[in-house]
Amino acid sequence: MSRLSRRGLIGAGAAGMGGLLLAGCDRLSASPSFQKFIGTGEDLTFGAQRILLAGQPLAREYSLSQLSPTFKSNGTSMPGGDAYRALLDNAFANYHLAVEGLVARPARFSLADLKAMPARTQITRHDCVEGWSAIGQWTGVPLGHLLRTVGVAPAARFVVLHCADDLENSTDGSGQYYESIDLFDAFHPQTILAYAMNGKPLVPAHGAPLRLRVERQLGYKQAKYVMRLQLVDRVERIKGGKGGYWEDRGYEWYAGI
Ligand SMILES: Nc1nc2c(c(=O)[nH]1)N[C@H]1C(S)=C(S)[C@@H](COP(=O)(O)O)O[C@H]1N2
Ligand SMILES: [Mo]
Repeated sequence: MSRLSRRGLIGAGAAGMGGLLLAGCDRLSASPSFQKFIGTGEDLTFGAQRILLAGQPLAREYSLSQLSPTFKSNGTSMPGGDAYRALLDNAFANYHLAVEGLVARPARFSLADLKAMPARTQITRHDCVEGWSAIGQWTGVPLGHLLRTVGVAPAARFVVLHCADDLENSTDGSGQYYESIDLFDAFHPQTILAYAMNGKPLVPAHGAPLRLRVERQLGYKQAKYVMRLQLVDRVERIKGGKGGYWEDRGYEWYAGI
């Protein structure tokens, strides 16, 4: 491949990333290593990887001294129903996270299994559309690690997170909270399934035993009480078809901050 056609490919790739990612791309093009790469025509894989990473900027992280003294609980603060009650009464010893759908090896993980995996701790700001924010510290297993463990099938594009709470006490599951993210966000280094908050085990008000943190998106994407992950190629066939409880009721699917 000539240097010129490599450049063309890289340019097309960067343009295709869209306006949202421009800040990251600008930073990238200013870096000496990127300029050197453009100048000397290193191999395309390196360039393509750098461009993909440029589209995955990290959300800001804070220090312990910046933790909010209070962190509001929003939406469900205690899921109803006997099943959740029974899990809670037993300190979630019988809890399992099911991972299924478009994966090579469907699996169930206990809380102990998840805690034995590599962990990440991060202090981030949670922004709710209702107009409040709070800074909290979250510890959990990177979702990317879990997905590599089960093996994502080539056709998979989204991770759907099914939760234990039903906001409408529906009998058919239509009021059950759920969310979905794409694989870019799923493999983002700050996307974790958190089991601890501010250094303590997660309490029911904040999503015990397991809740999603997807730090570049708004509060309603941060699914609490996660029971099951389903890998899918499209979200149209799930519940209301818009990829989440609030999305089915008019909110945006991509809730970027
Ligand atoms: N399962 C579930 N997840 C949920 C919600 C909910 O009602 N049920 N509310 C969402 C909204 S709107 C926000 S702002 C955050 C609130 O998280 P917190 O209670 O830990 O502050 O959880 C999100 N995840
Ligand atoms: Mo929210």
